Amino acid sequence: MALFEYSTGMSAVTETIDFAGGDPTDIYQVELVGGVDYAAAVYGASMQGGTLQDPYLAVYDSQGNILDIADNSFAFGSDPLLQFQAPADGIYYLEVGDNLGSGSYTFSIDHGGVPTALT
Ligand SMILES: [Ca+2]
Ligand SMILES: [Ca+2]
Repeated sequence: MALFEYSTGMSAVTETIDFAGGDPTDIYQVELVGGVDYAAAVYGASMQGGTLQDPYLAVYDSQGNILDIADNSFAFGSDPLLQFQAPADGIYYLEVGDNLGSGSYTFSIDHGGVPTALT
């Protein structure tokens, strides 16, 4: 597990998941504003942002309580698109994993809309 700190202005980050290498999920720390709608996405094989076959994306609050999870989406196929509203100002964690195995992906979070799909 790797911990990344998302910073404002970072539109996307490319990372890998490696089950054999002890890196089965990646966690991203984000500071969000309460009441704001956020959209986060993982671009794997379906969206041609990496090689992950079936990624998922979950959001947790600072206490580790899961708030929402996305796996597949109508727009993104096997890649998750997670749209959620932060209940309060604070630190949240976004977890990227995959149901099928290792590979690469691009992770993006934006607010107020759907992230632009990679081509
Ligand atoms: Ca990783
Ligand atoms: Ca999926």
